[in-house]
Amino acid sequence: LNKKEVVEKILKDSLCVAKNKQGVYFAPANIALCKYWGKRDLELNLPQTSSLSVSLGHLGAKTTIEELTDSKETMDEIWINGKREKPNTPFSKNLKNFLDLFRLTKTCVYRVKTAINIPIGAGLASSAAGFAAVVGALNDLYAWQLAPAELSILGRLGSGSASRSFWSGFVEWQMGIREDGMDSKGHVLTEQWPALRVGMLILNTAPKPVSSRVAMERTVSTSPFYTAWPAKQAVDLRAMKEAIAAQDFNVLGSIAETNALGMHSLMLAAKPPILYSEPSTIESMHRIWQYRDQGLSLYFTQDAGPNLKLLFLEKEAETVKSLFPTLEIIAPFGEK
Ligand code: 2P0
Repeated sequence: LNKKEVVEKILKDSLCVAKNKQGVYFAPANIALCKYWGKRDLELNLPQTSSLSVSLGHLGAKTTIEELTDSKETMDEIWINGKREKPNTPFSKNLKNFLDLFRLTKTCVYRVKTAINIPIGAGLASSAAGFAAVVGALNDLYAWQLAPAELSILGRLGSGSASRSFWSGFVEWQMGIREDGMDSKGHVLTEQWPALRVGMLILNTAPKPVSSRVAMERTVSTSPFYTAWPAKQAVDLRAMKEAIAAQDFNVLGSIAETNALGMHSLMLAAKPPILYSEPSTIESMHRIWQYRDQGLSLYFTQDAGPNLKLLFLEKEAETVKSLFPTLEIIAPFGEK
């Protein structure tokens, strides 16, 4: 199956006729606590394993989309944070290819305006929020009235991790087993954890040298340790869901940390190796371990970039902020 066929399956009863002048949608960014790393289907972004994330509340992408009917434009107009994107950047091409899945006619062009309040391309999940917001905005524009789980499948076609950006709180992306991926979608957990905090430790916002897509492919095809990953992931995921149900923060934090380090160790063994960490990343890890030895319940996770996301509870927020003054602290379930 290709992407277009999946879109047609989902939209079989809906017409792509603009019902509203414009569509609007906000999608939160999400941070994986049990990571998605490796695809079993490169076209449909079907993962090798399930994964679990927490959404970042107000941090994310808000997209407005409209069809340009009377315009002489032949290309989509893409705006990010008030700036017009050039049509030939990798980002614009990527988005254009994605929008091609939804155009009713070849002459249909879109104006897409996205306001995004997280650094783009620095392993801070901007693509997840970005694609989810575009899908949600199309759903609004065309009044498809799709359920979040169906939007999740469409979002996945843009970027795997976007499948988890249609809910707030904890979201599991269930890998599914079907070839068409109709069972590979997000599912929100009922548990809330108001005291949970995520701290964004931004060490470098420069775009990453190796894209997640390339890094995943290389890891799966060349890392000798990749065969061990699905089993570890299944064990971690089950234990993490238990920790969430029991609100056991130290178990949650330690699984998240070893899961991230496990993912990065796969990459170190790839050929050629992939190392997203920078000296400041390693230095911060050592500091976190030192504080933990001294009794502070503080853990980290790391995605496809040098930045760390710190995990802690509200009662430690002041201490953590004094240790990492630049930290942006997010309350994924809102302030109490
Ligand atoms: C995740 N990451 O679970 C993992 C952990 C980064 C590290 O999903 O190729 O942009 O578009 O499916 O989703 C980032 O990769 O990759 C990612 P594609 P995506 O959040």
